Amino acid sequence: MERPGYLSANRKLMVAGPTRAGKSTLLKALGYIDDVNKTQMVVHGEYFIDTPGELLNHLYLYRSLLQNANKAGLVLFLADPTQMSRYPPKFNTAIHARVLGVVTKIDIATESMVARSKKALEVAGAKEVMFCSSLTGEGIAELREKIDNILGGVCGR
Ligand SMILES: Nc1nc2c(ncn2[C@@H]2O[C@H](COP(=O)(O)OP(=O)(O)O)[C@@H](O)[C@H]2O)c(=O)[nH]1
Ligand SMILES: [Mg+2]
Repeated sequence: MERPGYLSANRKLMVAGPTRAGKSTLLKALGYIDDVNKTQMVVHGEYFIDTPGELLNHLYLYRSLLQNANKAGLVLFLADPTQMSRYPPKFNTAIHARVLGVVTKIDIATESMVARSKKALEVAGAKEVMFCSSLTGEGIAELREKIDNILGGVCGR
């Protein structure tokens, strides 16, 4: 489908989260990218922004994450239940775009691990948290629908 360029301004989906949280794999599961490579730098697609976990892992790189977030219409805060997620409290207040929390890897996590991740995302400022597995596909359809609702169905898939 033809999509005028201006429509993609502030319509991008950005993924943020610690290294190996599953950001790129989720973009693939959602149909934004075809291949998952180790994300070495911020990747701007026409409809998405993929980020390396390092931007969140190091305080001095937050600025870069935030600058990129301002080019997005929706930022997903990812948390991997199998590792500790270290988001600054109320990180959402520094971001103009809407924020949605996503707990990934529910196929390999226990309920209490998932609950801990949800809590971490709420502390980070995600008012709503969704749950999915990019490997089994569980929760992906619901997440995709949510994203399409927020971004107005402009997603380039
Ligand atoms: N079991 C499971 N593994 C996942 C899931 N999503 C990602 N992974 C794995 O987690 C690792 C890191 O994924 P990647 O997308 O590169 O993480 P990124 O650094 O956040 O972009 C890879 O080995 C993925 O296959 C998931 O939903 N379930
Ligand atoms: Mg990546």
